[in-house]
Amino acid sequence: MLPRTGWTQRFVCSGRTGDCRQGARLGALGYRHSVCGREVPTVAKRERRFDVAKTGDARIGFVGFPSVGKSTLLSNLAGVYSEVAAYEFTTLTTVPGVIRYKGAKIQLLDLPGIIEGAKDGKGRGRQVIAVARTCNLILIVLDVLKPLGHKKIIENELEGFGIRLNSKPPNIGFKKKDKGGINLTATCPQSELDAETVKSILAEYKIHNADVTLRSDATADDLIDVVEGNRVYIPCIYVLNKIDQISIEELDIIYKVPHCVPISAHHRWNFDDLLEKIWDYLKLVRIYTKPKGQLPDYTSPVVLPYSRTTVEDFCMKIHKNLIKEFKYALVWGLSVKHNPQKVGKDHTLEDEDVIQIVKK
Ligand SMILES: Nc1nc2c(ncn2[C@@H]2O[C@H](COP(=O)(O)OP(=O)(O)OP(=O)(O)O)[C@@H](O)[C@H]2O)c(=O)[nH]1
Ligand SMILES: [Mg+2]
Repeated sequence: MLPRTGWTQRFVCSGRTGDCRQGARLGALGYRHSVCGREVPTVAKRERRFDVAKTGDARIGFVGFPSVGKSTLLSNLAGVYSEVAAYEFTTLTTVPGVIRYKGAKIQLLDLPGIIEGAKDGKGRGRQVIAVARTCNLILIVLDVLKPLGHKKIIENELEGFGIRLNSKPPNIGFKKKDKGGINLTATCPQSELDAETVKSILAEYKIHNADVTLRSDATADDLIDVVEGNRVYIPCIYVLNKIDQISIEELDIIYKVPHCVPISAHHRWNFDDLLEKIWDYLKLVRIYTKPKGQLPDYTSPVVLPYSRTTVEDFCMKIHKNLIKEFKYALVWGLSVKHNPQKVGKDHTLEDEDVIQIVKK
């Protein structure tokens, strides 16, 4: 049987194309590259905010067109009621839920559906995307029966609001100065940027004196991201929902979409895979505490984001005063050579380490 959906015909990876993003006019330079405009993170005060209080160790936002099944996913994953209906725009505000997974408390946000043009304010899209910017992971929920183009449209909406999906900040050093012109250093061969191009891009921002260091093969988009500086880098999983409506052959093809998990939110199919992938992408680090003379408490780990996993970060997560009384720590686990090992506050912990703090 021939595949029915656009997905199965031509899946693409989520490579960024700059031409969809808007902002400063680099047209004169021959660039159709992105500049997301300096207005990026602002949402007018009088507009209704969709944000809810952050709780737990990490926050995940569900983003997608209306009726793709976001509320069904929240209801069936977190057991929270969020209205589900066959008509579009059922959900009108953020509905939070919480799951506990591997000892971590993860907040899930069911967001109102967005449409093309959301980043420019259509259908309250800006407020929705503003909440997405605060998430540690974004789930782009897609209906497998809808055209593949929807994936790209949602990506563009998020990118247009300064969100970079599944990518790292460009490795570019950038420092404005008062004088001395543009000083460009490249530590590796560049296929797109040369002194002239860098100068012209910076001139668009009225920057005529700066040190620029390119430490990887950078694009004009990368440089613009660094100059504007208000980008957020968030991992993203594409949740392809409603697989109960397609054939096994189609499912095989869908599985090839990078960063994707096919599910049926309604039938709770493949939730295990989804949760496992969520865990991988969040990269949370669990630290078990061991009071002196007792066994470690394996039931409620202290959960840290992977970017902040020093002993000091651990102490701060427990209480800000703990670090003042800190003498040293004993650590068991992957981060140390000997079990236990005496470490200082700068030691970097690894997932499932056990720690005992010794106070002054
Ligand atoms: N066949 C099928 N239908 C589903 C599945 N998940 C959700 N639906 C249906 O899709 C419709 C929309 O579901 P919702 O969960 O309300 O979708 P939503 O994304 O929250 O929609 P908005 O709140 O309008 O943005 C409902 O009729 C659901 O029953 C699924 O796995 N399979
Ligand atoms: Mg909904």
